[in-house]
Amino acid sequence: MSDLLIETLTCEYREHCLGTDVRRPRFSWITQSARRGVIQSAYRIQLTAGHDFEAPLWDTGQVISSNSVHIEYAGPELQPRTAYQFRVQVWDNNGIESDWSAPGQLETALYSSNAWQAKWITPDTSRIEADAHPAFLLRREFGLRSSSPVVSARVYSTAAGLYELYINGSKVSADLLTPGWTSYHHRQQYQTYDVTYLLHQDANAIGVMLGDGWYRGGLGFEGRNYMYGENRAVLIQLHIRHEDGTESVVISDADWRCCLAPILYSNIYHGETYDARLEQSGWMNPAFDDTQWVEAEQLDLSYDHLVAQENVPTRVTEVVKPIQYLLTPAGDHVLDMGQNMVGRIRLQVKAPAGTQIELRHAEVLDRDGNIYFGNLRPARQTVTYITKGEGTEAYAPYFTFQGFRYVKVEGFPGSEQGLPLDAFQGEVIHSDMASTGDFACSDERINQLQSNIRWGQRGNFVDVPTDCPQRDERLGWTGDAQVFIGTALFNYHGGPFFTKWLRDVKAEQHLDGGIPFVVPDIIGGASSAAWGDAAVICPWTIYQFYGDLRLLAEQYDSMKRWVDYIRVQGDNEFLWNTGFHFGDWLGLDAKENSYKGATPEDLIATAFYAHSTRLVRDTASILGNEEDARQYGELLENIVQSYRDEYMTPTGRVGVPTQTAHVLTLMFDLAEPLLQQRVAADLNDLIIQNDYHLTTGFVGTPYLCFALSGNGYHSTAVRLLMQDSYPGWLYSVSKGATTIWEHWDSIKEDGSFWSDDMNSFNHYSYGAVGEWMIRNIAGLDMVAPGFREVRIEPLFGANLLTHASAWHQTPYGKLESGWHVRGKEMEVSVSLPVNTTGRIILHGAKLDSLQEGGKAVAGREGITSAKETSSGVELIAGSGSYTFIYEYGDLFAESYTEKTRLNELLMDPHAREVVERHAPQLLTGATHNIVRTPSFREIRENGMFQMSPDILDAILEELSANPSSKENVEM
Ligand code: RAM
Repeated sequence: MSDLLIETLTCEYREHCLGTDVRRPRFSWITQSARRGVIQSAYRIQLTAGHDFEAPLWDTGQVISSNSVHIEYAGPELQPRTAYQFRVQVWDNNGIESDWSAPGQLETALYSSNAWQAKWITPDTSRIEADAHPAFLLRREFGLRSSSPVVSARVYSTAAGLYELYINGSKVSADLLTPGWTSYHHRQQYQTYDVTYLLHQDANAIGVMLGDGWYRGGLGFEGRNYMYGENRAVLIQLHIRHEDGTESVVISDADWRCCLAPILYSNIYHGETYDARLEQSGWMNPAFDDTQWVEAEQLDLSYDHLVAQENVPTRVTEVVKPIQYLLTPAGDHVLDMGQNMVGRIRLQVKAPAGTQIELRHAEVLDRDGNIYFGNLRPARQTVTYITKGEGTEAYAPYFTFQGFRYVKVEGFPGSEQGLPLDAFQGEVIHSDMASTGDFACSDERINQLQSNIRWGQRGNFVDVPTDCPQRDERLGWTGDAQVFIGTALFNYHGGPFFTKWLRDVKAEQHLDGGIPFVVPDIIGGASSAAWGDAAVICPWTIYQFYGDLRLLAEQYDSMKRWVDYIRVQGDNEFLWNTGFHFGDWLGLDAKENSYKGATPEDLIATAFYAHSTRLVRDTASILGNEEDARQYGELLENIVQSYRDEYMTPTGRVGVPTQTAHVLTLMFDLAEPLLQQRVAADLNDLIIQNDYHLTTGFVGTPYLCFALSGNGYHSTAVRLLMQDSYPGWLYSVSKGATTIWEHWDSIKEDGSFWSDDMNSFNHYSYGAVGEWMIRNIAGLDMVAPGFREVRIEPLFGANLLTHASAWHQTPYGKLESGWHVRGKEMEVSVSLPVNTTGRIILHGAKLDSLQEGGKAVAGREGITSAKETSSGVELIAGSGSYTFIYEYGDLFAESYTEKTRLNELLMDPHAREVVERHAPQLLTGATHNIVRTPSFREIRENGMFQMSPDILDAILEELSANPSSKENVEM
């Protein structure tokens, strides 16, 4: 077997891509090798529609290329409803050839709305109240047209509402809450299921349970019904292929029969009521007597907006057992799940028919120890089960989910003696994204914070990125998504999740380019700075994490339209100082009775205007649209200048003395570079004056630690992170939080609550600090999109931690970085996947005493360069695992980052003069992006930001000749 192994093969992010409408799917693979420094030199892909690769439909032949991510299919047009197999072979820089990979699976879906033969059908509702919200059953039986064995059977299905599909008594998949939530007016997903093994040769039955869900049920603050339509409906098309080549189709049409389901009521916020006495056993099997049922009706709904499933499905991903039973002072029987979770309770019960068991879900107990429902607002989160009285019954709700740690149980038999814990299980429900990263360190409280961040993501990624999962909201708030996306993508794979959501963002963009507050948009309203910017920041971040150029190109127009929208607001095209904004939402410097922090809305709006314009400019340049890049570059310069004129003094004082104003000025490179250190020092002072406490809200918090660490104040950032008194990240941890709270003091010191009104205990926004923990404390960072080039630069900071580590599953494989201090000795371990290179920066190291794998670094396999800098040692390494050990010198070198280096370089009058001459744009703050600040070397090597390599070479040459700045420039 070859030393080069293709480990994972994916198509459109999925290992088994069943049912896609993508015409030119993209292939990616991860390669393993025991050697170091392995780079792919060539690849070959084959795709076949047959069982073997004898006569492939597409064969790339050997392509000399190091690309292994998102290689686009370029063969003959793929056909709908067709199964393909593909495989990959690679060669590396050592001339080693891999074996062919195991075949990957790709199957196309319907491709076109014309392919639907099925009819939308709706159950007969004449016998129920017009405003009732029960679920329905729909069914039909069918025989097979041919006696030849079935070789494949696929269902394509969706619903206006939520549905579960059954064939011959079995649910066709583990997916929940299908078809998921999209901007239904514009786009609706349909699912593809392989049901080959569920069909019988003789009689068959297909059945659907259909509830209201997001489509028809009460949604939003006022709980308005019928957001998308009054009638629930399903659409089902089953294609059966036989060995003899014949094919038949079973469709939903007016021949289907329907009746009420045992679900008397269901609603996303309020819960479900299920009367098991109404179950009709065998309804999903053939030979069931449905003469009492009535005919379904055909409904005239569109097919044009149907798209094959884009997101990963929602599923049960974990089962949590209750940790204790509580009899509260108020006399309630309460289960404690030990974790604030999102999903549902599955209960088991043996009781006489008609016993009514009610579960009311809540997130916290109040200070007296009673279960607290106040923060749920009108959301009832109540599940009621009525027993049928036959043996042990099991039930979990179908078309709803709850956010909870505690469950008040009423009516459970024998509860006077307490609740039997083993009768209840918490099923955790969310979009089934792969876990792709984690962070750990020597402080258990920070580890709990990291756990809270991950649980916050799980609970709020139920098909749409939501603000919270419990009260009458659970909406796709654009601001929250934008704030958290970087952290989210480190922890879980969010490619398909955000691809789907961003298409909805684009679909719901207003005609004038404005972006709704929430997507899918069910509340209307104008556009707010830092919320609407999600339209730009999210596609850009996806591109950074996955190198997904296609999505970036797809969203580019929408990104531009957002910036163009801002430009025409008010009468100064370079400032955004008009309109409604959420401001620094929930900032602690807010005036009394206001949710908006003290930082002026127009400062925030203009800062984000600059940021989005910069990202649009960089996107234009990446997409090769030079004219746009030039125009948006010019616009950016004007915005930055206007920001300086309006909000900064010529000597670098930020006009508004809030933490958030300083943070944005630093993060978005708005200050004149020479003045940036002053802004950073002022921010640091503001924090020290506040005794190492933050005052920032939704806008400032996510960037706060980045702004400090990136400008020489990493120790301050670490101290902020470790702050366990209010307000600080560890305050909620000290209060026993298991998810991230909406407010820094959702529960106050005295145990009282912030308010009933707006107090979620599962709100991920402040969890955005997770990204900084990974990038800065563990030092695991991307340089080139998709982590093809990485930078490993752990910052040790403030002597408060003795070890930290993080891993992330990149498109190339697993990337790891960790450090451990033992006395005067530092150990840093790094793992880089095949086909990537890393710049490893070891602060406080000296070249002559640095060891890797117990030997001097010079000449170690995989390390291609090593040199000492003023802050430590800098290495370039290829793939492989490395362990560095050194006696560290000055740990204050810790705070000496890329950005300080660049700024210091510009402090040197000569250097500044040279740069000004060759590349004045560097001095307008127009060259940095939020993700990172490129060094001169990287700019030169990657040709980033429209900087001609010649100019940079000229700068570097001139600067290298000048001894005063030599040390800084040599990279
Ligand atoms: C609240 C939401 C959300 C926030 C908006 C402005 O209702 O919970 O987190 O983005 O307000």
